[in-house]
Amino acid sequence: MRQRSAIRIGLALVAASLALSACGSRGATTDPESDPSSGNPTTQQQKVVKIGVIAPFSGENSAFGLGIRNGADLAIKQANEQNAIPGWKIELAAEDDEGQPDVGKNAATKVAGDDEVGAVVGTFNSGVAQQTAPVLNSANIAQVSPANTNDTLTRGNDFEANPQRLYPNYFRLCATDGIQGPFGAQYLYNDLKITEVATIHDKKTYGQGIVEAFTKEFEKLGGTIVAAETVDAKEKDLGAVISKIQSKNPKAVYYGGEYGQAGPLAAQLESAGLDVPLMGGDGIKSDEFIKLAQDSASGNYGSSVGAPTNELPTASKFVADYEKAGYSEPMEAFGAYSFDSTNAVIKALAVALKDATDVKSARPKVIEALAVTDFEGVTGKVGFDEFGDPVNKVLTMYEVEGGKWVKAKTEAFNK
Ligand code: ABU
Repeated sequence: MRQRSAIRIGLALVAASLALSACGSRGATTDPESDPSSGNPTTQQQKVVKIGVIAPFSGENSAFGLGIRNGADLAIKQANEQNAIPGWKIELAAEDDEGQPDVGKNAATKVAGDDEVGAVVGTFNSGVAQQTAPVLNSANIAQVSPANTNDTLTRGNDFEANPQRLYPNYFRLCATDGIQGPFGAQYLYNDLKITEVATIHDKKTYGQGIVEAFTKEFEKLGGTIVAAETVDAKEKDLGAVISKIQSKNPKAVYYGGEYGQAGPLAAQLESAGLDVPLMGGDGIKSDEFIKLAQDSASGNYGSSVGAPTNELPTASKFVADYEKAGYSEPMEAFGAYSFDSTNAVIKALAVALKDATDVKSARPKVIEALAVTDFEGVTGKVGFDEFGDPVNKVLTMYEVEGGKWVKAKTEAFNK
């Protein structure tokens, strides 16, 4: 008996010592090529740094969120293969925000409580970012969004007259609605020669903001907003709002919101006999819009961020790698922007973790490094201005033709 106890104690001690060594460097690996120039023995202990990804992976607008997650995942896998942060293995910490601000806030709180998280990529929804950015800011965690377009996130409520950066930790790579709304207005007024438009928005941060920006520009151009309506974001029976605008005889409808509602809206506009183009911003430019609008999809318009990914020479390797990786969901409009956002984070982590012993204490340096980001990404130049907005601002207008989004016009902006 005594001998078996001694063996048990010995085994327990060995197990405890293995567990202790694993605590300091979870995922420790032996990498014979990790430091070929050092002349040292070739064993390197890899510590873990996590990149949080907060986006909608479920719910009716999850197509964008899943493309964001996959773009980040691909960047992380490639960075690990290339040993982009020597001594550190990067892990993806994905949190589903369901497109809901309160769920996003909880996700940010969870991520902020994980000492191994060095930065966050996301969110998709501007209204969710309004909740995540302050939580992450309190924990000195950088947030880089590939998709939030509401102007207030970077420049505050008085973003035109008196811009004030709200959160030093918050950055984004996409052009804002202060550009996207007018881009839509100019396309309708100047290119399509439409002068009377009805607007509808879903009362969410993004939907309301883009309609306000559209309206201001459309009226400045000389157009008339014949009706300005709102709907609850989850409403799918849109007959009441369609009746209200139909009596005003608009020649187009500009919608602020996402494809989950825009698809049914397009279908119901046509079946109500209001056979005019529907236009929206990057919230509707998804293949899911076409599926939801069914036979009514053609002839509608959506603007989106950047140039078409498939046409960008800088994105051809990314497109091939994404396909080869075998993700079950398409990259959608923000996959390439997520890939670039994640690479911006990885480069900043490489700077911040160079002489760091732990992730948490390096977080402020990640924010500092992001502020001076400067590299050529798959979507173009990647860098941020003093507000955390992108230096590269490109938008494309698309029209649905033959069951596909077809590019109508791409434009770069300096403002
Ligand atoms: N920018 C697309 C819709 C997401 C958002 O900004 O809320």
